[in-house]
Amino acid sequence: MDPLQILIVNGPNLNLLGRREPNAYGTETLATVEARVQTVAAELGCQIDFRQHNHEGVLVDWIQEAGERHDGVVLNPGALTHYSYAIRDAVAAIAPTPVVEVHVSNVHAREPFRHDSVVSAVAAGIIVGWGTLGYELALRGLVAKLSAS
Ligand code: CA2
Repeated sequence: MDPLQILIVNGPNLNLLGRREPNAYGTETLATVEARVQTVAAELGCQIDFRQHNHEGVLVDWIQEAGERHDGVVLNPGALTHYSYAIRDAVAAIAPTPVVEVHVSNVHAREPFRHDSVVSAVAAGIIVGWGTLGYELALRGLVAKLSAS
């Protein structure tokens, strides 16, 4: 069987991970997160494509592309989580390709505007507040779900 193809998408400002606001987001850079998730992917026998972009439209293009080329998506939409109907529509449009929404911080313990996600209702699952470990947890969950189906 061909290895599962998983797209991992990071939205605006996540390129700053580990460089600013360590109290909210920890000290690990996105490059370190990618390296760690690559190790987990090798263990699970799947292939990951790990990306970050600051522009909403590029993220929409990537999510649409995942509907054609990938088996599942791990998505941290950054602040777009809270208001982007374009991201939500893209996630809904690629059903039944599962999308797991990840947030490094516990958004529910932060400012009220972070408590709402317009994406969660169309996500296959949500992982919030586990720091950068959340990416690994999402990947493991996605692979377990896809392997069972
Ligand atoms: O907790 C998360 O993963 C977030 O998606 C991160 C977003 C934030 O807008 C969401 O409410 C929750 C922000 C990413 C910004 O990342 C930075 C990292 C370091 C320094 C500054 C921003």
